[in-house]
Amino acid sequence: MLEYSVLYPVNNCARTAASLDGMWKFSFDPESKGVQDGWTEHLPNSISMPVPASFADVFTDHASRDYCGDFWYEKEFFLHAGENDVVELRFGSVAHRCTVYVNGTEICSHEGGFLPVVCDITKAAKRNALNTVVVKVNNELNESTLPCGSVMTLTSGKKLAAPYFDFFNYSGIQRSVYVVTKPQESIVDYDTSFAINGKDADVCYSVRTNGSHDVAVCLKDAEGNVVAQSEGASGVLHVTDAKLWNVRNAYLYQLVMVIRDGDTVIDSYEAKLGIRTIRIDGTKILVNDEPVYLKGFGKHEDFDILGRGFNYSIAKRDYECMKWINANCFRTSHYPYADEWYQLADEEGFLIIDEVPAVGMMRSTRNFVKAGTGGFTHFFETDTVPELLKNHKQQVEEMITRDKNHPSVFSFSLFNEPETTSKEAHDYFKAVFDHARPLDPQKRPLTGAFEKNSQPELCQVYPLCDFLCLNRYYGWYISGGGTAIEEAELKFRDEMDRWSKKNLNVPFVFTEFGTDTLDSMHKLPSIMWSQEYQEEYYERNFNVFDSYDFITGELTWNFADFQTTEGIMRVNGNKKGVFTRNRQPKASAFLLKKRWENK
Ligand code: CKU
Repeated sequence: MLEYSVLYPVNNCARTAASLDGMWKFSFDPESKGVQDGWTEHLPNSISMPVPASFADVFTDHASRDYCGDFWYEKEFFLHAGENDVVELRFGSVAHRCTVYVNGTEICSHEGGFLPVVCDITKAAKRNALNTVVVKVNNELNESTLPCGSVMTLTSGKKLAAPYFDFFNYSGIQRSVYVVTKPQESIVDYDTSFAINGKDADVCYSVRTNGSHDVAVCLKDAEGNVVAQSEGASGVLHVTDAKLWNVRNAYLYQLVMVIRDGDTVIDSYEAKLGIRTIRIDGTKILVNDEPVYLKGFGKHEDFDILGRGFNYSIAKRDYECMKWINANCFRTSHYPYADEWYQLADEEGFLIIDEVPAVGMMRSTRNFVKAGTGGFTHFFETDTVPELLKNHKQQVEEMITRDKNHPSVFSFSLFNEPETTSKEAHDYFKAVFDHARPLDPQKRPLTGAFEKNSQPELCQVYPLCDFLCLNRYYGWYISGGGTAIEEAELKFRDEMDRWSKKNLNVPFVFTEFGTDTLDSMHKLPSIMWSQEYQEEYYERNFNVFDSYDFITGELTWNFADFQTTEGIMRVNGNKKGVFTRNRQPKASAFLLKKRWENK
């Protein structure tokens, strides 16, 4: 159980949430001398830096963009708080690890760049006065961090990130920061789960507080009318004529939780709630007992200049594009996204496969390419594993705790493309899955995405999954181009036939398939990288998908072009987007739109 509350900040009669977004002070610390030089109090020669944003792409020089090591942020804030209020700082995330100081006092440290950092600053902060928060950040990766990577040191001593994954190592304070005030006795967390009985529904709830006063909850409909209420920290809200949350047809209630002392409200927390069930039955994924076919994308938090910084306009545009193309689902490849992404998905009725940042768990510098072509990429036999496993479990716990109450989240993905063919890999992931299962009150299906090495005869990890997610590039990394694409289809069918023979009776979802495609390039007949080739590739892949009735979804790689580390395989990033990085459609977007209209 997490020691801190990751509840999204709200303003109400008991709580305040003041945004610290805006310009912060910022300094690189290549020699890691900040602590000894007193930067914990104040940064001496700082520049200004936007929050939330990645620092990389605001710069015009190589060294700053590609900076790897320690760096610092600072912000002053005036704290309005009552004498007895608890005061917290909540960072949506800080990539990849940080230590927070308030008025020079060290407050907390957090490992992992994609989940909230929450710290209690009640003692260190001055009420009704100016305060200074300083954050020491580090963006180095190794084989026991999530994601996995390494650091390359140049002759000059400069460090460079060498990620074991195919996205730019954006870092910094990339999500919103809030100063939160709340009462000492407060709501720490809550769980919900649902049972639908004919036209009615039961919302089972359980509220965790840090005190002993009574808890009362009520459920309001979208118009604000109370439709059910209950006393006690756990119980059942009976909803007559329940309006269900459905895929692309969302209905949201509001759950209001209150800690009371007689008629006095001690604490109150409210959140949107969607009533829906998720179940797997044989090869079908059922939402409210109706089968759904998943249509959509693997995505990234990625945009020009902002890097991985959360921005409402980009998120809104992405949902508009996904609605236009008739998608209903996306995977938060390869890390949990900002809270606001899930809030929007709840409203828009999108399904999310929520993924922990377990990516790059194969040994080789460009491991995803080596793996895609069948190279041996062992990983789980080294002494980095115990620490890696500890981080992995911790981040699974933080992700499930943060996201468990979103109706949009229908599954948790516990890895992307690790090595899976050894007993060590099996034992490692068995420990991760065993840790994850009891954490989800809704018992959602658990999965992970498998790359090409994870063949039916070799993979030791797929039996742990409730449904299988395959990332396959037949016609790109395998037998790509021109007339060879027909060979790719044969190879693809051969693999699917071998899966089919196993009679696993679980859903299979394609969570990656795609081709790098330049939005400027047309060619007849097609050639790899042309828009025509992307269309042909998709058509071939769809032919294969439509031949197997256990295939229950197709999430293309990727929603949009995105930035990666530079190299001979990437032309200013990965170009497998169906949309450009600027969110305009490539030719294949129209093909997908048509297919998904009736699928
Ligand atoms: C994607 C073996 C395939 C791995 N997959 C991972 C993803 O992060 C990459 O961007 C491949 C690709 O190569 O476009």
